[in-house]
Amino acid sequence: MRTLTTLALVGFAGAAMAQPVLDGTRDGSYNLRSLQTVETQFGDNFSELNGGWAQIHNNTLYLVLTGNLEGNFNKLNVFIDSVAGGENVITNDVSNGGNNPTNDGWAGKYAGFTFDTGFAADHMIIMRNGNFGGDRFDIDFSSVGNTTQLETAGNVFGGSLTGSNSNALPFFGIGVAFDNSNVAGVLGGTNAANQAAAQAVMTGIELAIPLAAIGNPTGDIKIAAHVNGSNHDYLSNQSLGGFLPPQGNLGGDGFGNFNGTVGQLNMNNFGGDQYFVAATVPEPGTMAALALGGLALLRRRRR
Ligand SMILES: [Ca+2]
Ligand SMILES: [Ca+2]
Ligand SMILES: [Ca+2]
Repeated sequence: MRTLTTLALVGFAGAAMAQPVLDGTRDGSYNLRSLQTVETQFGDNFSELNGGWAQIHNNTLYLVLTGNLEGNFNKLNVFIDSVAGGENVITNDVSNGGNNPTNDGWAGKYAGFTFDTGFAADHMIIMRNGNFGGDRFDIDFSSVGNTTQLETAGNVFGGSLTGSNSNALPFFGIGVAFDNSNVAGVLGGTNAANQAAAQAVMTGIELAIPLAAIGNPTGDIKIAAHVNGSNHDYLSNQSLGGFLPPQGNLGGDGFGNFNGTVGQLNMNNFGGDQYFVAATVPEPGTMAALALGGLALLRRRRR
């Protein structure tokens, strides 16, 4: 009985946990959801994804991708599968016969790209930084498979490559922070990553995404995160979920060669899942039942 009661209490404590501080450092409340499997071929401590950490707090998905993003406008693309439907195979933008928004030219370069079976993107977030008329960090949020949602913002850290902005995309209420100070984690190369080193990294990109922005999902929220080149047309070997080692940069053809598109790549042809479950939102009924069960246990213990 004591064990059950303790579990119930832990459950309540988890729900009431303090709000994560959006600063690009993962708080202790984050759950580890994905660890890098291969070394980076996009520059050790320049562009690397060490781990995917997540939690839900106040109907907001908090996601930390630990590592670095080079300030040369390389893209960190975070695809989100949160609701039924979406695109398992990315289509072009609406101006070119597809279903996607035209922002940042991403859909044209991804047209034909196939995620692993079991992942169909509904939304995506693009992040990039560099110096163009001053240091800047830009972020786009869009729907995938339709053009109903789009918000873009430039220079969200006010003249800096790094920083924090809890209201970077005010219409959807999406916040972002970036701490690029990691100098450890995975090494450069194509071999198996040191996963203990990857797990130890505390800093990187942190996102706060209101569940309302991604369809108020119930069930699994899946993430596929890619580091891509500055034109969305050269996929690195840094993905979460990760690739099976050894794995070099995919480029456009899967073998590191540039061909102007990533649309020929099919993640089913690469072992493992190049996506991960970040969080699972219980059905409202399940939540109520759990809460009632917890209360019953608490009452029983007090008597
Ligand atoms: Ca979906
Ligand atoms: Ca590193
Ligand atoms: Ca795969």
